[in-house]
Amino acid sequence: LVRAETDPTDIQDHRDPTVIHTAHPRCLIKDFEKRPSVIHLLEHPFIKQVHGKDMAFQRQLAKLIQTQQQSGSIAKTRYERMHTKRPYVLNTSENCCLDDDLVNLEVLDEDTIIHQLQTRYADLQIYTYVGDILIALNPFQNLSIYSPQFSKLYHGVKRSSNPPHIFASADAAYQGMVTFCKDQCIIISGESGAGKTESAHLIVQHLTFLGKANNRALREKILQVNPLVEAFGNACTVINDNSSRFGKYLEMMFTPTGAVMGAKISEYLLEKSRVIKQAVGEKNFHIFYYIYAGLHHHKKLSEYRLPENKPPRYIDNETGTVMKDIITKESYRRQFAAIQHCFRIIGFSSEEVHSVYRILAGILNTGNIEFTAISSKHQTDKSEVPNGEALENASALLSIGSEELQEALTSHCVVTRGETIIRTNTVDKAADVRDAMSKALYGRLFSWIVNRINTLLQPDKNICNAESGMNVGILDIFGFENFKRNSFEQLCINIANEQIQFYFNQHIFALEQMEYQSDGIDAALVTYEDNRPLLDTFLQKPMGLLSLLDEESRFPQATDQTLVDKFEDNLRSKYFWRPKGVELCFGIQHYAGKVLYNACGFLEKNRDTLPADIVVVLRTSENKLLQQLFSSPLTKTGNLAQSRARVTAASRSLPPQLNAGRIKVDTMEMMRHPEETTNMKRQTVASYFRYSLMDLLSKMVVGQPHFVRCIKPNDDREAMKFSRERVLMQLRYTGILETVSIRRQGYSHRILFEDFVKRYYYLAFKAHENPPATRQSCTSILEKAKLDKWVLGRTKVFLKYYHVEQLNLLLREVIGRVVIMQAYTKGWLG
Ligand code: AD9
Ligand code: MG
Repeated sequence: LVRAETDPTDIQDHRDPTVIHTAHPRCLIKDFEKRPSVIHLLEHPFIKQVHGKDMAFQRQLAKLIQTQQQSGSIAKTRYERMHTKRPYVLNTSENCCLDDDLVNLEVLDEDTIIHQLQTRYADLQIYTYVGDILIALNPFQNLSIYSPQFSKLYHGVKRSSNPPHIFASADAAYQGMVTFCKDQCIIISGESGAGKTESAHLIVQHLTFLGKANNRALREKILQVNPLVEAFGNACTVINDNSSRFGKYLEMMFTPTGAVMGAKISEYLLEKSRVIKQAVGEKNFHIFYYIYAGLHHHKKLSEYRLPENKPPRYIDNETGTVMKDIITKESYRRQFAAIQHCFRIIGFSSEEVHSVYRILAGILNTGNIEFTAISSKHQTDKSEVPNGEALENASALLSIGSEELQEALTSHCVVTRGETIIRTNTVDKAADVRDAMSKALYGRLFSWIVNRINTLLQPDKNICNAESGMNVGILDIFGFENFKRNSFEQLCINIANEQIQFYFNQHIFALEQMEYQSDGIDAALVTYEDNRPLLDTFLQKPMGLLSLLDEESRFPQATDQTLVDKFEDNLRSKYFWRPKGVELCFGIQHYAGKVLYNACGFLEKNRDTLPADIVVVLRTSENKLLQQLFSSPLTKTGNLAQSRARVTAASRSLPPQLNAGRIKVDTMEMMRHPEETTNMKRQTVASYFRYSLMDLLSKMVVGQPHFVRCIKPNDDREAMKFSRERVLMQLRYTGILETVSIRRQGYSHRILFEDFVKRYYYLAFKAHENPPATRQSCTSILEKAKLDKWVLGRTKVFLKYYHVEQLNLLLREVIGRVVIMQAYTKGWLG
């Protein structure tokens, strides 16, 4: 289907070039009545654009389609056609759809964009491009577009050859890595429940397909990583049944020839507080339910001392959970089997897995330990454990002495002037210590699993040394959250999302504009919502929200009330406000909307103290794994020194805007781990959080980014339901509208003349010619490749996102020919 030369509103049927359809509605209808086989032309975006608002035309069209469907002359929908008769094999110009990319829209307003997405969604076309960015609408149903056939389809072909797809983004990253020998990173963003984690799985699936190594075992292992860590790090929330409660950056490593050789995972900010308490309607981490159902199935509950009559307190969330519901739930049991499988495939020993289960069961039993007050003549603030059973069980599972554990829970040592004094704990204090211990156990167990996976999946040094390899990183964090009641966890999650949005803005808008200007290219400046001031409100020192929180956390007398007062007195920001008449509350105007936070428990959560007495007891454990978890120093993500060096190097190479105010080398002090700083200032969650963000960014900025923007079409998790308001809101706050226009005007690839000529000279010159790195050489190549709309700056070639793809394909063809010719001349081909 092409537009006729003569009149742009006329179209020519490419199968029968003598037929010109005038775009007049009546003529069109008449034309197609005669020729039902070309009915799909009516669904062509061009026609839709021209006549989309002509209601009479639309009605006639609908009627026509209906009658033809009834008579069986056409399939029901475009989707059906693609999935039954012509399953997505779309390699002809007829299939190259203009509406696959919002950049092609003639009119660029909110209405048109949303209409476009809605129509596509109704057709189950959940993916749409905005230039090189992929928009993914959550289908809330299983689609048959992720099979191995689809993987084959999205393998090193021109992007426009196929409809938009998450596999195409993975392929682009892979091709980018192989072609330019540069690390890549895929950044998946979107609010909670928008489909980030699912997208991340699909990307890993496709990358393992593309990076086909002979080593099948390794591929199998890599595929098990996500399910395993998600069993420990995901949970059911009121928004999403499988909500990520940690941030995850998975790096897949490849050899220089593009064969997958290993993987590494970094975890960020696990929401540990979920172990001890969950909000109404929410659950603990999946793994607790899986082991309950699985161990019950294997008749091993008693071996792990898990009570069978009543759910342990940590998983018995107000709603009155019934034990039977947990242990007999088929899906939990299946998941348990799946987790066992993951552990085995990845290479955990059965001893290790056994230790993991024992620690998990130990945590559940710890939660059941209760305290009562005992008052004597001298003391009124003493507590003891009345129910010996839970204490006994917990100690047995953790392989520590029960008396020692009771001691550590109900009292603590204070050293003053060289003298050690033992002070007793009140009932409340003892309960706090118990919960702190459970959180620490779970948090460290999680980090250990991640570290262990990294050890088991590190590249085999015999195949390739790590330095010469390249990687594709996939970022899947917890999405923006706004509940009825939002606490410290939501604040951290939302700040992290704020930072990702900032990175996106910097990359898409600011860096792009700066580069045009410095190379003397004229590009109309696109305005966008800059969230930097808000990030400063959080991260600035010493007057940012996190610094104020840390400062207040150091005062023993401080309360959550004094904290909120401090915020109000010191935060000079239009993004912060204090609602009247609501105790302990403060509001933040985030990029994605207004959120009201309740500061209750902020100080305690930020201090996250684990008494030394507990650490001492746990270190005496006979369980080797447990000993290891509490032996110092425990490195969070790999080698601390290495990580430090990388952060320093990366922050030096950062573009100045990213570096400004946020990723500063002075934040290095926060890398100290609590164990290393026993006598120094304690590390708070806020300061660790700040470090984590910096560490994450430092990883992201070294690679070439690819963005996937997940969008949630409705809040009811229903298939085929498209809420215009909700989608519009997400399009607005993620800056998609602005992105569309910058992508249309913009040049997403900017290559130095030198690099460009070195890479593509084959297209226009002979092998021995050695052309100079000048504008002239570049022009010759670009003209030879028959590209248009490129621009030459002072030092760089500015290309649109689709140019590079075309150049690479041409290059591959030319090189292929050269290789064959050489083979002939050398007589290899006879
Ligand atoms: V959160 O920030 O971690 O709370 P995510 O990760 O953005 O969130 P997730 O990927 O977990 O959301 O998706 C939520 C649910 O949407 C999934 O459990 C699936 O039921 C559903 N979903 C998302 N993407 C797809 C898809 N491509 N195909 C089918 C999907 N279902
Ligand atoms: Mg997720």
